[in-house]
Amino acid sequence: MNVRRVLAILLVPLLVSLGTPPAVAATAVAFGSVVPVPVTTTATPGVSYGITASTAVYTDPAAAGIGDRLAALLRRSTGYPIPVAPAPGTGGISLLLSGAPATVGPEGYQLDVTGTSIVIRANQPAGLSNGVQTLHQLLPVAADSATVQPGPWPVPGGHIVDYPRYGYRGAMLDVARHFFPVAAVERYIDQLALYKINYLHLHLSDDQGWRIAIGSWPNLATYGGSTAVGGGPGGYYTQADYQQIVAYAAARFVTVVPEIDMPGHTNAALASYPALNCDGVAPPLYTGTDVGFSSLCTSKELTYTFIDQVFGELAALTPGPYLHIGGDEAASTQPADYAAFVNRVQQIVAAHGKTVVGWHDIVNATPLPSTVAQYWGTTTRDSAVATAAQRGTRLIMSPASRTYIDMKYNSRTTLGQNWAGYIDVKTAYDWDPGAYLRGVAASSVLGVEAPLWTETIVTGADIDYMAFPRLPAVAELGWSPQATHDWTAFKQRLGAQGPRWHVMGVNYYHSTQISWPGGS
Ligand code: NGO
Repeated sequence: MNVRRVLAILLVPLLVSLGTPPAVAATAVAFGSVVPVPVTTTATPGVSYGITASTAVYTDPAAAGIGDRLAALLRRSTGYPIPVAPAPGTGGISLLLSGAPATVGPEGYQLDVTGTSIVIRANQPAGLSNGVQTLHQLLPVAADSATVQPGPWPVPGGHIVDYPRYGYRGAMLDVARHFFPVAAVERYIDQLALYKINYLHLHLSDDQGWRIAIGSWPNLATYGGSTAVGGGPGGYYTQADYQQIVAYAAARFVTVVPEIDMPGHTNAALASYPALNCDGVAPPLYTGTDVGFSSLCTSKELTYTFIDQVFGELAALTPGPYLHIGGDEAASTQPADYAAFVNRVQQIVAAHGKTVVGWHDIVNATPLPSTVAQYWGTTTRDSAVATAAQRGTRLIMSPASRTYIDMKYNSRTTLGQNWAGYIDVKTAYDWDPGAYLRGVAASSVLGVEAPLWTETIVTGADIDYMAFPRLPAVAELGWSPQATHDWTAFKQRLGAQGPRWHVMGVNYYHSTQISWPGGS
């Protein structure tokens, strides 16, 4: 590490904290500092590409939006014009849908940085987008500044071939316990995309709030969405808001998975419509944090009309393949009623052309062959889940003791809960999703997801604090080959992200397990 880089790393936090125009580290980052670690990385020592006032972005026409976003990022911090033009072009940065190895598949890419050009090649736009996220992490940290910086703008030379281990790399945000406005969700989507997470699961309903407007059942949002944990005004997304989130995510190759939790976790719905209750009496709105006390009335036909209409509207607003039906902690529903209910709901979702995802409790019903179960247990043994997997049910791995980023980091951190234990970043990283559950074959695992429940999470800064640095750890499990798994190497690369988060204004937890450049 040269003296200039050391000085820059030491001075960045100081200069940024002083406020006035932060001259942040415009030095080359190490080629090997990308998270998730790419499949193969070959640095070219001594070579770098310098972004200058004459750099242009050349894109395949089908990837113009990706080029536009890259150029916008570069313009903001460099102040250069960075025009975007159709490929081919000479020099500059090219985004090409040709010439990538077939082995990188639909989401992978090849990146070449030489002294005269940067070329990203992919088979599909999603791959180009992932390549651009890697390039983003190879830009000097100053590129993430919201104001123009002096530069220079070196990108380290080398060659990367990269593609994901899993097709499903998810993060969940619980907007029911506390509501988060569209802008906060969009900010999270940008953070997910930077770490190549490609699914955003939105937990849209729970006992404390219903957060999506449903035209045929308007009280769900206007009344059921009117509060939150601890009281307060709550809130909900109009259908236009939801479509905005879906479109913003799609432009970043993130697919939204909406969840309407049922038959439990339904107090907000039951409070909104007396007729949904078996006794016809609506309970009051609920602002506590107990679970397991509410249930839709599984014996009423109206319940299934309701579900059909809600999922019908949601399916029409959701281009992605999945609808999440919850299904967790239905402690107030008799087991036989629960199984019959889940089986019927699966048919309703299928009739709307979507694939069911449910918390793994749904294996107590009869999963359809296409149904996906999301494992959220705290142990590495679950015989019912293993049996379902052996019968063909695919799994998303969200073990609570590893991926629940609503857990506290340790006994000294105050935000979050601890029922599944403390989860510092090593615990979040150091497990193998493909070999975690006894009796579950690696081939049953569709991917991983980090859920962020929000009983104690209120602000965007709270989201940052819980997600960073653990979200990138789970992202790496979802993307990088198991053969690259190495805590010592990972914590170096993760630490190198700290200065970037600082410049981005991400309120990350300075885990003592990581040596943060420039100190914590
Ligand atoms: C559980 C519960 C949620 C809580 C969360 C808190 C599942 C699937 N159901 O996870 O309602 O919010 O824990 O950690």
